[in-house]
Amino acid sequence: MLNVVDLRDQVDAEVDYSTMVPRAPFDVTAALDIVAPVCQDVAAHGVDALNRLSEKFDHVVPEHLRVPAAALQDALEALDPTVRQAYEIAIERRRIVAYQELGPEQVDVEVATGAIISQKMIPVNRVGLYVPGGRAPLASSVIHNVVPAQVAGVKQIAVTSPPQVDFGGLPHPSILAVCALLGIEEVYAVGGSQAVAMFAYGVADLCRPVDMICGPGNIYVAAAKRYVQGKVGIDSEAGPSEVAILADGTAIPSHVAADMVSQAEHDPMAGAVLITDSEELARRVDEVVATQAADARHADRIHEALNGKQSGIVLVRDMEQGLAVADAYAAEHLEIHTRDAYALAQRITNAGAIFVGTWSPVSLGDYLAGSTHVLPTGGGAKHSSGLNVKSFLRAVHLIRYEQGATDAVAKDVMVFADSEDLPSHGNALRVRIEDPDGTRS
Ligand code: HSO
Ligand code: ZN
Repeated sequence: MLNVVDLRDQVDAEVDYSTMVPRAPFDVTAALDIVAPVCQDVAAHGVDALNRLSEKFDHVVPEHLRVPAAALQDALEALDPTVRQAYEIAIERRRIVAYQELGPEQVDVEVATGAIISQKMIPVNRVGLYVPGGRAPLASSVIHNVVPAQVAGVKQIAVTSPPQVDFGGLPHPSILAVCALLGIEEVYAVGGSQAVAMFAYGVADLCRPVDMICGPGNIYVAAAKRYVQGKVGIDSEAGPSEVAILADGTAIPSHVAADMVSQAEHDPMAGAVLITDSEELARRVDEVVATQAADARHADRIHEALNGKQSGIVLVRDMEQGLAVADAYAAEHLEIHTRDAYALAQRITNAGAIFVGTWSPVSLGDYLAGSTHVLPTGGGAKHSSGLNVKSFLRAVHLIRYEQGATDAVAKDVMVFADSEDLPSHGNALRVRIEDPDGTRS
């Protein structure tokens, strides 16, 4: 039996739905104390620390911390052709959408005669991508991170993933194969918070520091990203994955149930929440979820996730209240299975990605819909976007004022500066007005 939260008697204006919808706690702060010494160890002892930490956490000392080119090629050659085809569709569709995200390289605006402000989009120079290797080797994450970075124009992309005992101390072969497919040559067999530290600080004779670290991972990886943030940029601190499904009586119970179960498959902490105004749908989904979960390969973690306090069914009066609840929850993934699903989708203001109608399940987006699967979790959708081409671009203003244009507003700058009691700022203009050629002093 899924948990049930009945919000039908609540008055929208009087309550904070974000605290009433089931959600997993995710305390990155607590993990900071554990990752800090690991990061410092890597910064101080480089390769020695990486080998020691690999033995401790991954139970293997990799023969090669840097994956040899031949191993990448071998993994690609060994790839099952049907899997390769699926990877290629995913790459192609994500790339098509990424080119749309790119936008113009430079936009110029003449704010007054002779006064031009340009916004130039400059790609980050060097990016490090972390790919988890534990419960599921997420080959799709390589695609969903690397493709937008490449389309943005990032010149150096390095990938790291934990060494696997079963694969001779190399990362999982599917990850190596996707790297080869995408033309990534710099790949490391390093996992966990030590990999984040390697990217942030660099490791002598192995890896140069990066400018930005992206990619999913467990709570230690998230904590390590927080620890090194500032020294480098990070994409986000990914928490447990979650789906909210907004559904009315027209929804197909087996489809809704399958998407809750697929979400739960990620992790015992994963969240699956059905928000509905139909008691009948709630009852049917509860039944079908139980059967599907029992038959699933990863039944144990699915049960744990679905019965945890981060999952359940939320009953609402109608779709108006449903929208308010969904907006307050700000799901990483929001599915809408209702009449006029697209019209409701247009009214949502907080969601990482919105999957419209029964034929647009999250699993499609996880792999090859063309959308990004790197999405803000834990309510982060209230302020952040999913990873996209712009995540790898910096908007840099170019300021080009001709003399006359600067003369025209010099007094205003001086007055403004005086009003802030920063007269030397104003003086930078006065000097120019009084001594335009610099010949007087
Ligand atoms: N649902 C995950 C992405 C993923 N699912 C990868 C399967 N593989 C986070 O959006
Ligand atoms: Zn998924």
